[in-house]
Amino acid sequence: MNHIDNIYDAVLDGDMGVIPESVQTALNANVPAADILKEGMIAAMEEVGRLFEEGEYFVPEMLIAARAMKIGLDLLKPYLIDSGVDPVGKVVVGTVQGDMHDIGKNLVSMMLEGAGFEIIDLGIDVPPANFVEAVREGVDILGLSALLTTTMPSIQDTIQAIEQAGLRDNVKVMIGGAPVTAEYAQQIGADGFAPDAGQAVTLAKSLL
Ligand code: B1M
Repeated sequence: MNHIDNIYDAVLDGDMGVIPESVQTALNANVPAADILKEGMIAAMEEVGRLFEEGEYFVPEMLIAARAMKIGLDLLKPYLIDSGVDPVGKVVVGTVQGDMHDIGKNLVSMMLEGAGFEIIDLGIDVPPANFVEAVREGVDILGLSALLTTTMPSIQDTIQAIEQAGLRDNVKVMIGGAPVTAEYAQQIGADGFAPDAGQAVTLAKSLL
């Protein structure tokens, strides 16, 4: 089995004992970090989602797969981030109210940090009022993530709360997450949508 397959299997099985060694072995063998991430970890998470939909995996399996992926991501972080870049802008990120998914949001934060942005991460299940407070303190971009169709309306609620606070002209709003689309972004008055972490960086730069 090749290095990527080992990582894919470790995430799929939620094997937290195996993941550090399999990621390190792949890095030592000069497998690019971007390939480990995309073909190993993200591909495995997509399969986890498919198995959940089919009723073969349940929430505990999703959870341990997510934990394994987080351990792997921590190891990859130094390889995905260039250090010593001057901050090009300040971004507040968070997963919207009602939503506990944070792997995509963490990945977006990591890539933005690597591109020189300063990141303030408000975490998961963030109420609109907390985003409003962060924007009030002065940031360039607000990044909202949602992974559930049922929490997508919380993105709109957050944008409306920022409008009601009279702060909408002070900040650019970018949104993303598996169910989110460019059409939805336009419909609810966000400034942009990115389908993945790489494109989130391009978008953030274009918004400044
Ligand atoms: Co959940 N879950 N989950 N889950 N989970 C999904 C999202 C689901 C699609 C699975 C499925 O049915 N196939 C489904 C949602 C269905 C829907 O709404 N249409 C689902 C469900 C139903 C649920 C629960 C309701 C299950 C239950 O309890 N019955 C529950 C909800 C809890 C809650 O949030 N209130 C739940 C719980 C969980 C766990 C906690 C167990 C765990 C999350 C752990 C964690 O995040 N710490 C979990 C997981 C792991 C998943 C799947 C399997 C994987 C998500 C993931 O991390 N993907 C997911 C299935 C899937 O997505 N295929 C699923 C990898 C990650 C790198 O991708 O997050 O898409 P992603 O991020 C990408 C892009 O979307 C984009 O860039 C990222 C990197 O490329 N992006 C942005 C994300 N945010 C962005 C922000 C931006 C720009 C781009 O700008 C700011």
